Amino acid sequence: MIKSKICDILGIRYPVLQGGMAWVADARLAAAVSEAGGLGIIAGMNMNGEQLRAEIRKLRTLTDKPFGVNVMLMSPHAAEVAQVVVEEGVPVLTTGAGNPLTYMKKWLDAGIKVIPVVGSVALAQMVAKRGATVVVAEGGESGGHIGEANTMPLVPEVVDGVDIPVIAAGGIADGRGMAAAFMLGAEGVQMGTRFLVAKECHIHAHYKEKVLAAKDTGTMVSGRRLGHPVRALKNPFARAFAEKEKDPSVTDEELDAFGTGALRRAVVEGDEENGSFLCGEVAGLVKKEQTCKEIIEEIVAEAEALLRAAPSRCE
Ligand code: TUI
Repeated sequence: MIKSKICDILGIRYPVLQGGMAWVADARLAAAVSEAGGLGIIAGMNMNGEQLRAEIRKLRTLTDKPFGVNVMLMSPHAAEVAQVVVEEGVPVLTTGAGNPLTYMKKWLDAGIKVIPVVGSVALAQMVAKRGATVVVAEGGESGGHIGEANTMPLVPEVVDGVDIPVIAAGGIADGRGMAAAFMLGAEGVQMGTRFLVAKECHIHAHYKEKVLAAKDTGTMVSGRRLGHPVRALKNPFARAFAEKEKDPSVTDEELDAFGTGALRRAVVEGDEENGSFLCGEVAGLVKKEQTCKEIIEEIVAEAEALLRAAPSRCE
């Protein structure tokens, strides 16, 4: 068995977290991951407080295992969501796309384990100083909103920079990635893209087909001009966004408006022309639809075999 402090801290069997993917990570996916021994996470992103409350209560009808909620700090509902997670006694929170310090004390005082997702050493240190339980170091190979650093250097830099356990994210989709993350000093992994094609992930069939078909160069990053770079599968929408971004006659407001609703169009409608199919670079390694249990057990078994074999690399 892979040994990790993360399992003891979070009360889970395997040190595998499912990313809090906006519009994707609902109670059904999160419950399946938690039932399989990982940490399932409901995305707070696309919900207001009452919608999230209903989703948390739904998850609790599906599993009694630990789970988390992701608070997307750029969401217009962030403050409301930040309060609902306290009222509902959510055991674990992850945060993304911003600085969670405004809410940290309130969450920690409520006994919630707080796991900020960070893209830099500076933010990791800031949240660690303010009591974060664990930190996820997420590299730019990830799908969705990304920072400037990539996983291979970021993870050991964050490990060296803080005294709390670090979970690696970005570019991990199999046991090789998981074993590598442990070699970099991580105590666990968070994966999004591999769970996009889980049987319990209820996104449009077109989304899954596109992830399964994607190759190594199948994703691109756009949105830098608006201050939030986003990685998504290459398609007409992503290319059109990138073109508009370069065009000085397009205002920031127009660009922002062009992006509004695009993730929903991908996840709910499967609109291959006008949807934004957020996805990590690692899609090229994701080849089949499986249950969350199969995904987690396969990855952990592969990683364990690799870590056990590691001594044979040295004389
Ligand atoms: O949050 C994510 N990934 C996301 S959020 C999201 S929803 C969205 N959709 C369209 C445009 C924008 C957002 C889709 N994917 N990952 C965690 C993460 N957070 N990665 C990097 C960061 C990050 C970046 C900058 C955290 C903080 C930060 O700045 C901190 C500061 O000081 O403000």
